[in-house]
Parts: sequence; structure tokens; C-alpha cells
Amino acid sequence: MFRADITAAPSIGGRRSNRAHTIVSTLWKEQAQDMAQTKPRVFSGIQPTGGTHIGNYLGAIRNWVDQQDMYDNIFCIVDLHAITVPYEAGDLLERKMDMAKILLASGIDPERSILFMQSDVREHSELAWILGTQAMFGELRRMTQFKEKSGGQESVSVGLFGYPVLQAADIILYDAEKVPVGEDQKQHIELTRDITIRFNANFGETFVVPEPDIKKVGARVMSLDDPFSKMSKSNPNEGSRVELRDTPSQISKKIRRAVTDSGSEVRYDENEKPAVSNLINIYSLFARISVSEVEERYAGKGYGDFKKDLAEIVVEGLRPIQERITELDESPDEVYRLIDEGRQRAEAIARPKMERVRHVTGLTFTNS
Ligand code: ATP
Ligand code: LTN
Repeated sequence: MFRADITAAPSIGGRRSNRAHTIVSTLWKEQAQDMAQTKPRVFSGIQPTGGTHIGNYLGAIRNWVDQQDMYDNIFCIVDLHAITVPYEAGDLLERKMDMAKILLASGIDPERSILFMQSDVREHSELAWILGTQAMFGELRRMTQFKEKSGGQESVSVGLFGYPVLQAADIILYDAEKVPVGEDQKQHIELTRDITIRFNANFGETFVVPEPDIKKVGARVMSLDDPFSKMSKSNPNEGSRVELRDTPSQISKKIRRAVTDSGSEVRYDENEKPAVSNLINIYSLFARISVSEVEERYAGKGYGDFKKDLAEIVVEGLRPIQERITELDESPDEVYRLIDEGRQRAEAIARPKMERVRHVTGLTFTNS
């Protein structure tokens, strides 16, 4: 029992300087000093569902990459989430490999971040079951993503219903403080907070309560065929999104065909010009310049010039990623090796944490 307490103490938030004072024993003081130096932890996940697009990239992946030096990073390819809807086993394996390559090619650096497959670390499933006992039917039923994906049908999996509980387990298993995601995930992170607060109240302070990290710009890249719905892999119209693996000519064609608004001015106005505003956003994010700079650049010019340049900027922005993906296509063994290393590092955090959870919930049954 003493051992369990030692391993658990830092993870009850002790890693953070502002919580270091909660650690009382002398033995822990040294550890606490070390921990006060460490960076806040972030956790985020992405489903290996194929068709990764610039919405996923600008809303999530690129922020993870940009912020790698600021945080203690854990990124997870959430295959257990991907199996909550019907799928083929062979396809899943391919998509997991594809996603691993996309993340590495986008700049997730295994030296600075832990990158791993969710199902490789069994503690995710174990904690999800336990958290399921703390989550309420009513609160899960209200989740927008569930309502959208189930389309009101009865024949959807229990896994799809419990999806946000597994997501909560992913995050709190590592005591993540920040969760960088797109706007669509806000509700899931709020639910994660509620479940965590409830667990801590029932069993004692065990987990850090995480916060969403949602950027103002890029958090919601809209569809190219409808500026009122978000760019999505599930849209049957492939012209609605630019995928990371699209060729330059596919990208140009999709942008040329993207819907625009009436008038001809390249001006940011979400109400009057939602489609053009979305394209301006994409431009500003890829070119890493402000929205007003984009407007200045295109003052007096029309949609045609703007779209032509936008296509070029997106093609050039994706080019280095695509080149690295091609390189990784040649070395799958290296990808397996890096992901397995990630598993080991994730397990080293998840194991002791789960021991603590088993202990506080009365599941550990031993006389040692
Ligand atoms: P989709 O809705 O495209 O089918 P998803 O939301 O299920 O996909 P994931 O692959 O699980 O996609 O999402 C990975 C990350 O990408 C999440 O953080 C999500 O918030 C973000 N994301 C997805 N779509 C967009 C978008 N259109 N704009 C900004 N961020 C997005
Ligand atoms: N539900 C998320 C993917 C996801 C996730 C996570 C994101 C699963 N577990 C933990 C952040 C943290 C999605 O659909 N985008």
C-alpha cells in the first residue's frame, strides 16, 4: 500500500508547481522540486479514420507540432475510438499506419513527444470501464457528436455511445492539464471535466481536471462546398475538403470549385461572406499572416486571383509533409519502431496511475 501511495502522489497533480504544496512527506519533496521544473502536460488524440484533411491539420495537428517545446506532450492515435462504427480490420491496420506517417511527417517529433497507439496501452480500456460507472446515461445522451453520428437510430453500438468516456480515460490517465483540439470537441472535454470532478469527489483527489485548448483561428475550418458545416471526413463529397494526401492538381481543382459569396471583394465578413471568410482563414493560416494582411494583399483584386494564389499556398504548405510521407512509405519498420517506443513511454505513466485507481476504487485485492 505504501508503494502505491508513493507512485500515486506525484500524479495527483503534484507534477505541477501550484500543486506541489499538497505533497507532504519529505521523501516526496525532492521529487516535487524536480516536478516543479517540468512543463505542463498536454494530451490529444486523433482517429485513424482515413481522409485526414486540412481542417484536422490546421485545427489540431499543426498546433500540436507548433507547441511541442512548450509542453510535455502525449499524442495518441485512437484506434479504439475508430472501431465504434462499422469497419474492416485490414483497413483499420492500413489507416493506423497512414495516420502514424501523417503525424510524423507533419512534425510530431518522437524526441519531444510521446506518440503511440491507444489500444497498445491496455490501461485505456480498463480506466474507461471504471469511468463508465461514473458517467451518467443522461449526460452521454446529450452529446452532439453522438446525436450526429447515430442519426437517431437504435442500431448503433454501445461503444459509440460510450465514446466520450473512453476519451475522458485517455486524457486523465496521464493527468493532462491541456487538451488541444478543434472546436467540435469542446463538449467532450467539458464532460471529461465533469466525470473527473465526480470521480475525485467520490474516491479522493486522484486525477488532474483538464482544460480544453482551443485556438481562436483554425479551430473550425469550414467545408469548401458549404461554409455553414465544418470540413469533415464523413462528407461524401470529396470536393468539400482538401486532404493531406491530395495531389497539387486535386488541390487546385477543389479550391477553384470552392463556393464563394455574392460580390467580388476579398473581404473577411463571417455573416455576409462566410465562404470567402473561410478561404481567407485557410490562406492566413497556411501563409502565417493575419487576416487583415490577406485582405490588403487582395484589395482591388477578384476571387479568381485570390483562389489561384490560395491553391498555390496550400500546395506549398503541404509539399514538405507529402515528401516526408513518401520517405516514410519506404521505411515502415522505422514507423513500427517509433510507435512501439511511444507505447513503452506511455505505459510507464499509465501503469502506476492505473494501480492507484485500482487502489482507491477498492479493486486491488492483495495482502502484500
Ligand atoms: P471529421 O469530423 O472530419 O469526420 P473527426 O472530428 O471525427 O473528423 P478526428 O480525426 O477525430 O476527426 O479529429 C482530429 C482533430 O481534428 C480533432 O481535434 C478535431 O477537433 C479536429 N478537427 C476535425 N475537423 C475539423 C475542422 N473542420 N476544423 C478544425 N478542426 C477540426
Ligand atoms: N474524440 C476526438 C478524438 C479523441 C481525443 C481523445 C481528442 C479521442 N481521445 C483525447 C483529445 C483527447 C475526435 O473525434 N476528434
